[in-house]
Amino acid sequence: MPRPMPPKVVEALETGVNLVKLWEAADPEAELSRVAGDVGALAVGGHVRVDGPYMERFPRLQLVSSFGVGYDAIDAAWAGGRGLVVTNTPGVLDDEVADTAMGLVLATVRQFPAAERHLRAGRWIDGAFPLSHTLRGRTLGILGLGRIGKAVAHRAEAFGLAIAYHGRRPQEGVGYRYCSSAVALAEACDILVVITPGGADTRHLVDAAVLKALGPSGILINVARGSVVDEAALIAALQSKTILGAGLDVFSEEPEVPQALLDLDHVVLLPHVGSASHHTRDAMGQLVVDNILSWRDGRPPLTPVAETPWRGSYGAPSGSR
Ligand code: NAP
Ligand code: 8YV
Repeated sequence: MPRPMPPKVVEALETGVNLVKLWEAADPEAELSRVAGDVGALAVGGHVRVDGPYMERFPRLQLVSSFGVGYDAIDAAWAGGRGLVVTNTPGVLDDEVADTAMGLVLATVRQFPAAERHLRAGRWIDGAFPLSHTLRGRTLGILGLGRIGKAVAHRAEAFGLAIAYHGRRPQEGVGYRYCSSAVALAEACDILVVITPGGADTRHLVDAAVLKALGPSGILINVARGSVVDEAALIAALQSKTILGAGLDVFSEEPEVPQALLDLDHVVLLPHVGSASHHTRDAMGQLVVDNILSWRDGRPPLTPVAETPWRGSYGAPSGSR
């Protein structure tokens, strides 16, 4: 374990396997060199960069068990090419992240944080908070109708919103309106919720053209990854009122947030808390542990990612990479 993880994960792994807590070493780099030859599995937080050169330092590595469903920080294609298995935590966080997305939708459209700031600053005495925009009669666009996107859609239906979506292809058995591009989706909706994976394939999928198509009454909600939205284009679109507002849980250079965003009143900003409840983080941690215990016992991984499908073994024999 290169960096600290939730205490329950640490405790379970201390019991179940020979755990190296690298961050506790006086000289983590020296400790890494000392233990690397014995390491068969890595337990990592969702934002710890695990690239090919890093994995190559562990000649016996078979498994990377990551805490989070998004694994854009891991070079899973490199791992798959060498027979390694990468696991993530899909499914157990869908409802929490979808709740966060809808919370951001409401907070941004109805301007609840700004209304609260009005009250706390003692300004209510001087006058009512201005009327807000509404969800009534609106269309919600979902960019990435996967597990979490569908949980967002389910909630949005209950709010009476019409729903449209874009992905690389239309999905069978899905009744929502399909749009063939991100621009077409932005044109078709009032509120655009971004919930695709991060990484090279989706980098800046939401660019200046998409924001222009969203238009002056449009709202952008990003709960995916900061990399999916061109942040400079977003700031420009907010400043020029090309779009109305934004609700963001993720940023390009976390935990740095551009001052230009902090300076704007018509944005709602969260510090990447989409899945951050005790309940859901415990469930994610349990999956990280269960994947490692499966590996320890020679059983198949529970949740391998697409780039490293289970092929009956945990990869090439030691030394052959
Ligand atoms: P998922 O089930 O794999 O869904 C991803 C969706 O994105 C799929 O419907 C896919 O549809 C679409 N997609 C993929 N590449 C695309 C592309 N190039 N263009 C358009 N659509 C694309 O994943 P999930 O479990 O819902 O999680 C989605 C992401 O949410 C994670 O990868 C993570 O980055 C983010 N996340 C954020 C938080 C947070 O705390 N804010 C928490 C959890 C997850 P097609 O295959 O049809 O294109
Ligand atoms: C967590 C996430 O912030 O699952 C993801 O993809 O972004 C979040 O649930 C993260 O993984 C925690 O390390």
